[in-house]
Amino acid sequence: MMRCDVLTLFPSMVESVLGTSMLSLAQEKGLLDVTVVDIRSFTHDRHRTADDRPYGGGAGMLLKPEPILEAVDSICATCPDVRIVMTSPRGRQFDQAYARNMCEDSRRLVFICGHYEGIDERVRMVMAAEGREVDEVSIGDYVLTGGELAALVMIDASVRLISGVLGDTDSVKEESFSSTLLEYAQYTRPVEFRSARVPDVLLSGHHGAIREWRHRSSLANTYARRPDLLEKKVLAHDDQLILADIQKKESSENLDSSRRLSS
Ligand code: 6GU
Repeated sequence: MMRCDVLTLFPSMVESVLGTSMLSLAQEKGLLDVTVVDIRSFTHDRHRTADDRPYGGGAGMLLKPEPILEAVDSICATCPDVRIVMTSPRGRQFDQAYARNMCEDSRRLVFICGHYEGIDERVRMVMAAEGREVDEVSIGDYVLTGGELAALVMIDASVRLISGVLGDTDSVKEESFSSTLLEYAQYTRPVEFRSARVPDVLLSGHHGAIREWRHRSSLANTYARRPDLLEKKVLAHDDQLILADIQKKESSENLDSSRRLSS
């Protein structure tokens, strides 16, 4: 069971995704418990002000510290053992290992969704001074309008690692990044579609040959799309041979196509 709170200025944005598909199912099965907290409900003025202009000038608005810290305090009053995740484009980058780590954490995960130009620095400072674990996490090198989509990406990637969320437990083990190779090519019916056929080996029922073909396909996909992943990996001798063969075929294909172009 994963427990989280999402602190946001836009609860309906978070709720609509949580109410759909696997995330909704995970909650129905009791494997995920999410509380969406409206930061504005911790403001006390008539206008429910959650943001203000930055000292020193500059464009945009900042989230004020008081409502966010009050919201965190109200969660901690009933559940002191929390791990706080502040979404921020300047945070450390989220990846599969972080998703795994979140999914295995027994603490309540409290996501704080940044908005506008960011959050008053004292939110992080005060929480750290109180001894809370605070991570600042980004989902990639681009800027979103707010942290809601980032928090949802992180929750989605973690929840699917909880056993029982996906139907088939093998689908977690074999997929991209757990083994640092990308997935092999896959096909479903029909056998022939617009004159492109499913590779014969996949129809052969020969499980050993299928396993080999898929492994080669994984290596070829990784080499073509994410060579950086192969550079980080120590390849077994057999894999080095397969890769050399993939590279040889690729260079002869390039030669063929340049001959076709020049003729
Ligand atoms: Cl976590 N927040 C925002 N606003 N933009 C982002 C991000 C987070 N991660 C990537 N871009």
